[in-house]
Amino acid sequence: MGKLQAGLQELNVRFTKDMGKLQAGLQELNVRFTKDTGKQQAGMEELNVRLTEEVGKLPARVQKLQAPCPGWYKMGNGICYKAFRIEKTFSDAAETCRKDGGTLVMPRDVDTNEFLVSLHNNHDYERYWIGLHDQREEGKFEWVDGSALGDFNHWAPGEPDGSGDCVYSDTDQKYGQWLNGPCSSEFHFFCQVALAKGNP
Ligand SMILES: [Ca+2]
Repeated sequence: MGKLQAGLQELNVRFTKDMGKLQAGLQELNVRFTKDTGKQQAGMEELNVRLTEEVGKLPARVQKLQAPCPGWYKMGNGICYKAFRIEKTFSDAAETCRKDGGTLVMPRDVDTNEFLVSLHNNHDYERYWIGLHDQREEGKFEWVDGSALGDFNHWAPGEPDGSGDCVYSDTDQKYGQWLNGPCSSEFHFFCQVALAKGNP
């Protein structure tokens, strides 16, 4: 019985030592785990900050995709158009469009012409220069980019009557019909600008 008791006591001592080592090991693991968790939390917080920043930029990006035209220009048929409410002579109006990177409008089809009419949103009697004229040769109308008038036109009845070399659109009473008049007259005007490269 004496030997057995001595053996049991030794086992007990070893077991206690081993338990001590095990506890120390567990404690170390716990310390490491806490550190790692701290790092992970810091990482998550950084990620969250970055995500919040990116999400904050989204509305501006979406707006740019939806409205790729310069300020106040509206897109129709892949081109940007704007109705200017100030009144200028034909050449001053053309210069204003050039400064915006474009030209006076060249409505070469009925859809574009109707879109222009829709751009002016009150119902007063108004006249808008378009980019059409016969300044080089009387009766031979051409667009401001030098191209010929082509098949589509929207002359008002009796026009062009030779009363001037520049063409304006009557946006109200005659639903966008064209008339010629003196280039020195001061009317509103429409500009067009091509979409910036890189935009969809
Ligand atoms: Ca003329």
